Amino acid sequence: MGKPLSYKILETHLVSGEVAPGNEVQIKIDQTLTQDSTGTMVYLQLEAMDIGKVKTELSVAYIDHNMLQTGFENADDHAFIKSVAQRHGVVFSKPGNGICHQLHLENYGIPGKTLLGSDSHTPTGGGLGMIAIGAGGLDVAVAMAKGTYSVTVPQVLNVRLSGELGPWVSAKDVILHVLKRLTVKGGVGKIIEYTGDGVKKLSVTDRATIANMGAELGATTSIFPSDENTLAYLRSQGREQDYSPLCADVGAAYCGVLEVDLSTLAPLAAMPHSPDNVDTVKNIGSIKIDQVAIGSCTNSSYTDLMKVAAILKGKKVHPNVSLVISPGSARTLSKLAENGALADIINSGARIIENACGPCIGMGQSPKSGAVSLRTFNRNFKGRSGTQDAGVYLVSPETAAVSAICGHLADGSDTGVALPEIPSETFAKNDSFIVYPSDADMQSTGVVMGPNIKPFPRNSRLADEVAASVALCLGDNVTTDDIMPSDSRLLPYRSNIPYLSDFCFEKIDSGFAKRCREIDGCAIVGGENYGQGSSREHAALVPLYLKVKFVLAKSFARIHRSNLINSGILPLVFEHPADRSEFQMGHDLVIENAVSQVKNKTVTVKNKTTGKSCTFLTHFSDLEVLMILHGGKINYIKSE
Ligand code: MIC
Ligand code: SF4
Repeated sequence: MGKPLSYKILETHLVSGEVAPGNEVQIKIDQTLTQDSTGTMVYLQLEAMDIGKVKTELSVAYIDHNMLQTGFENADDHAFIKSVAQRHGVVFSKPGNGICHQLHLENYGIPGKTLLGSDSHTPTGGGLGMIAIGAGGLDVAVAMAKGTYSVTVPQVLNVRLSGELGPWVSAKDVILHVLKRLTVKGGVGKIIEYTGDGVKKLSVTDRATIANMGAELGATTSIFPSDENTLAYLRSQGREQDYSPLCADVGAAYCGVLEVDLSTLAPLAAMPHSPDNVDTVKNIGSIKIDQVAIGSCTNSSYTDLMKVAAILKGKKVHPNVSLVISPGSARTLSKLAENGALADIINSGARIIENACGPCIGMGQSPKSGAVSLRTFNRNFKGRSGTQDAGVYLVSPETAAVSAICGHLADGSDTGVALPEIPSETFAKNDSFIVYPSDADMQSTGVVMGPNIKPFPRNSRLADEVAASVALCLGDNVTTDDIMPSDSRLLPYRSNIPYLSDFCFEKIDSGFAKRCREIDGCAIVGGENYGQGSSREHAALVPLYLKVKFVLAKSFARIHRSNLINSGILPLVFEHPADRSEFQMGHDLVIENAVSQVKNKTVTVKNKTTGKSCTFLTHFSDLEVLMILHGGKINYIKSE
């Protein structure tokens, strides 16, 4: 039986185990990436592991999230990350260079390699035929220290593309279509592998857009074959030597197939407040808009911004609309400047902001009260823009640009605006923003730590009796943005867990942190897909700091589940989902004989308030059992 491409790459990186769905395997990690908002924790943890040079072929520390330097905090974090990068042989990408995933695609991604990143959109590298996985910071720190990563082998779902995209329809519409069909939990436990003739019609940056938003499906990663389009992209970046052709075996076995005929797709939008709440732009109608934001790791490539410039050329942004553009990389911005496209953008009345995540993570450009904001980003969770009552719609760059001119949501094909072909370009190497590590620096650099950087909390060994009171009851699809909000107010405190703890679940229940402080041990009750979204391990470290002992849910999102285990918090899955209603706020719960129950991988939680007991599945691997018993991953590693 033929193999999917992803399994072939996993097999060439296998350290232990057997590549079959559900098995835990250890794989070699060739490359890692970190960004600054998760990076401070990663590098604190790396320092705690006391290693010399990283064991990967390449590790890069990007600065792209915490870019507003409204106080000393962010700049201190940047200096800290730079110093640790230099001490351990990590390449440092200075603020201003661009967004980690775009930069990694342009400069370092290599077909067939493995990449682990402390950001959920690391799968962007799948556009280049990589196995690129997003993970919690500690997992990335360990991958740097040991060169390996343990993962449960996902099933592989095949998305077979045929046909060709019509005018005004682009890669963003492909992934929005897939999200509509599969939903935000449709990819959990899966790798999404794209094949079929339609793939040949998509450039690497198109593929990267699709692979990037596979994170919104909950997928472990997404991957495209490496073919002549991959070669053309690498050549355009001056990296032809990194090319190798890769594809799935003929007759590869998949867990399922989703057929998508590209020629049938229309411009789409994800409506507030979920990336899978998708409909066609035509069906949604010409709603009035207040803001348009173009950029993010999903849609800020050279081609995307050239299309935007071509649409805006000679036109004016509508008087009621604020159009803001954040390019994906300095190299893209400089090319737009060289060829005049930047002038076309500026002359239309657009605001150009830094090459960074910016508005995507609420770092500035929050829309006005009650606004409708069209964004080319990947997440439209409530409040993520920084404005709680704004409605964010996720669209393609083409739809965003043409709507900015019209002042309302518009399907470009109805507007009479022309959409020219974008000729391909070649890019000169520019490493002005890169600080390469040197052996001399490794020896001489000390850790630079500002006063806002506080130690991360550590758990203790699992007790035999774990008691907790229910401090919060939630519904389905709770995001890590809900658990630990992030915006320009809070991002500067990503290296200060005690400070962040006051804001845990702030937007859902502002009394949560206070309640946790008053009781000695709390539990959270959730629904399906608990912890979807960002990889931020703060969504586990802050609850740990607030003495959360376990989370009861119908299912968990992959990265957050790992982050909980890494912190020694038990993620427990209802054996009978109907038991969810047995748990209410304030109920006192206990897990008796916790150590032996965890070893047996099934846990009974006794509700002391009602007298009823319910069974929970853990789905723990053997390694996860050890981590839970030791009170988290760092404790386990230190004990080894
Ligand atoms: C996001 O898009 O939510 C982020 C900000 O990039 C996060 C990382 C973080 O919270 O720092 C992610 O996607 O992992
Ligand atoms: Fe940055 Fe937004 Fe991409 Fe996250 S999703 S890495 S915040 S651009």
